[in-house]
Amino acid sequence: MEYFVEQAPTYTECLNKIHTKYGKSVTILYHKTIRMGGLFGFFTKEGVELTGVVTNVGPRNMTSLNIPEAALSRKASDFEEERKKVLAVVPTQTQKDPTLQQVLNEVRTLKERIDAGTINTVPAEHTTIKRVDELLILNDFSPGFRQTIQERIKKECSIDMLNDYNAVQDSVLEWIGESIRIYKEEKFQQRPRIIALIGPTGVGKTTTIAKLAAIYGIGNSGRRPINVRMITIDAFRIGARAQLEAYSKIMDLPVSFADDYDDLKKTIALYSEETDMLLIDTIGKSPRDSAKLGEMKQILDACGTSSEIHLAIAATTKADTITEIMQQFEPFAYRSVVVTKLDETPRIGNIISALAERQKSISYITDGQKVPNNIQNASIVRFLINIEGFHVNRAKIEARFPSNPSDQIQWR
Ligand SMILES: Nc1nc2c(ncn2[C@@H]2O[C@H](COP(=O)(O)OP(=O)(O)OP(=O)(O)O)[C@@H](O)[C@H]2O)c(=O)[nH]1
Ligand SMILES: [Mg+2]
Repeated sequence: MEYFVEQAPTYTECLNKIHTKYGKSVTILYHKTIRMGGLFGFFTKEGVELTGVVTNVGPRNMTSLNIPEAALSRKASDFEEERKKVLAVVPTQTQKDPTLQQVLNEVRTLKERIDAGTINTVPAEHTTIKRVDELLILNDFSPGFRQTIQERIKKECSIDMLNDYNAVQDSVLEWIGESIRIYKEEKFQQRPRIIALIGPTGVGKTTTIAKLAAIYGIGNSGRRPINVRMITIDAFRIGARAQLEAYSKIMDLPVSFADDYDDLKKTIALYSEETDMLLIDTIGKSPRDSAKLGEMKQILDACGTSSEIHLAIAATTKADTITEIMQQFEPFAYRSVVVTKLDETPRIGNIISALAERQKSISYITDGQKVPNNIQNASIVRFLINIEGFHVNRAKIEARFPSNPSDQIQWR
């Protein structure tokens, strides 16, 4: 008598398979629902496993289940006894084999984790995930940001979607966009509005102050010019004073100099009546020099709590360094970040990652040395179109992240 164990997706298919292989004279002894196919228990489908005996073959064929010799001498018609035997053998095989039992336990644990949502069923090595990650690396996104994107792909993209690379990259671009926060100016601002720029040396603070002074003080995109005054607390450094004085002359906009807390407080008080906006330029500080940072914080306290302090960071800075800078300047309670020198790098993943990780918004971006042309309000679209290697559907991105044109500053 020959025993068989066959598997197929459905009962009928399994039976057909058995009939083709062993003929019609078979008796099914045991049937169970199983998981078929897949890798390590993943991506399996439900199927049927049938165990039975062929009733018209001789003992010579009986090898498949390793039935003891004694069984060979039994009558072929004694099906009930054979059935009990197979039923007893099949389940206990797994119980007796510790390796098999261990594998089953592991699969069970994995299945429980999948059901609980703590593990994902999409393999990390899927080519779409790899391709997206390569693009994120190319754009200097931080390992943490890349991991978040990978996890989101695994969680939100079905296998079908993963096979459609363009659909996944569209989603990833959208998620990157969602991670960018744009600074929202308060609707009702105190007068004068006080904006101060802090940041490391040479990032473009003074240039940005001059750009803002021109945009608001000379007028832009049909905006009525407002009364602007620049104040620098960088009065002693050789060249620093001359730099802002030169801008002041060219643009015909006033500038003042203050060198300590009292001086700054007095200057602000002196011009508060006649001024709509005070733009305060500060001395560039190494983020590692905490004593100097403390001194400057003490001077800037003269601006009051309703002043808007913005941290200037060059887009060319590495993600780790950006994080360090943001941390060191944290005591200033800066409201937002100005990203400068965007023209000097095609890669902006560093800045997007660092800001997303610390949940900081971006207020302005500058993209060149020209005063006042090279400054704009930060916009998500402007960042996304800068990302390398992604196919950007601009119309879709603009519809998804609309910006209010009346808020936009731009040189005429
Ligand atoms: N390419 C490029 N250069 C810029 C940009 N903004 C400023 N710069 C240049 O960067 C250099 C330093 O600019 P500053 O405005 O003096 O920088 P700062 O932060 O005031 O420097 P310190 O006062 O010394 O800390 C100058 O040569 C600027 O022309 C920008 O958006 N793009
Ligand atoms: Mg300066």
